[in-house]
Amino acid sequence: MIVSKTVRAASVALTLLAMVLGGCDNSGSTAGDGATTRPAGGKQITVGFAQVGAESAWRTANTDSVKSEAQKRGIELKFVDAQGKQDAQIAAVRGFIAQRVDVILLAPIVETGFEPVLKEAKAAKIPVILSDRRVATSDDSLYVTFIGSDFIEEGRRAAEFLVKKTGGNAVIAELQGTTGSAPANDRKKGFEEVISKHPDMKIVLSQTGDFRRDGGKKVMEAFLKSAQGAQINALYAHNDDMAIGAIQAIEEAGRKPGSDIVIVSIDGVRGAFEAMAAGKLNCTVECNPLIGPQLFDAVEKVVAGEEVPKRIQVEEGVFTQEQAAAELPNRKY
Ligand code: GZL
Repeated sequence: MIVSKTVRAASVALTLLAMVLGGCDNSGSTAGDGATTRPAGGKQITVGFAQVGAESAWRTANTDSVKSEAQKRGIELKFVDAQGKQDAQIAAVRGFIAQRVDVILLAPIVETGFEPVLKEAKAAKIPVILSDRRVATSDDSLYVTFIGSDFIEEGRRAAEFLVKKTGGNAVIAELQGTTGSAPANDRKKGFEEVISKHPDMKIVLSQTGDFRRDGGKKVMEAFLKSAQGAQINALYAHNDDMAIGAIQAIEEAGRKPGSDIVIVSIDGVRGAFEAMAAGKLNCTVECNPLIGPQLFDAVEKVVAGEEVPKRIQVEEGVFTQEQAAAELPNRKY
C-alpha cells in the first residue's frame, strides 16, 4: 500500500504525541529514569500504581521495589503517590481507567470506600491487583489478587515475643497504624488475641501515630505525661517508624527504651535493627516490602490471560536484639 509522505509523517507525529502524553500524564512519571524498553517480542505493558504515600521507611522501600521491578521488565509504570489521601487514590485509579492502562496496582490506604471505583475498573475490563493492603469487600471479583503480608499473624508474633520477654506481666502502651487501614486493624486484632490469654498483660493506652515517626514521638510524649505514664513498662508499635519516634520521647522523658520500657514493633526496616543493636528496641516482626517481583509476576500472568491465585502471601520472620548486629549487613531495606 503506498502511503503519502504527509500521511506517514502525520501518523508518526500522532503516535509520538500519544506516547509523550501517555508517559508524562499528571498521574506521575514512568518507572525509574522514565526510559522504558519494549520487552523482546512482547506487547508494551502499561501499569498504573496508586501508592499510599511516603509515610515510612517501609513505604519508601516498597515504592522502590515496585519501580525498579517495572524498569527491569520494561513495563511502563504510571505512578501516583496519594500522600495518605483516599480521594487522591480513587482519583488516580479513575485516571488509570481513562488512560486504559493494562493493569491497575492499588495499595488501599484504608479498607473501606473503594468498591465504587473498583466497580468502574471492572466495568472498563481493567484488572486490579491489591498491593500490600486489602479492601473490605464481599465481591472478590473486584480484584484479581491480593499480594501482601498476614497482618494478624504479625500482631500475634509481636504479642508472643512480649509474653516471653515480660513473663506475661506488662502494662502496655500501643501505637496504632493509620486508622481504618488493614495493617492497623489486623495487627491490633492478632496482638489482642494472644494477650487476652494473659490476664496480667493489659493495654492501658492506645492511639494512632499514623505509621509516622513524628506521630509515634508525639503520641508517646502524651502517653508518658498521662496518669498511667509512670506504669508503662511495654510498648507495642504497629510499625518501626513509630517505635523509633517513641524511643526519642522515652529518652527525653529520662527513661530507658529497651529496658525500662520493653519495645516490640513491626516492619524490620534498617532503623529498627540499628535501634536493637543500640539496645533501645527489643524485637521487630518482619513485614517484607520488597514485593515488586511478585506483583509483576502477577501482572504478566494477568496480561497473558493466565490464572492467578486470589491471595499471594509474603514470607517473613521475627528478629530480636541478639540477632540485630549480625543481621544488619543482610538487610535490603
Ligand atoms: C504494611 C504496610 C504498613 C507498614 C508501615 O504492609 O501497609 O504501612 O507496616 C507502612 O510502615 O506505612
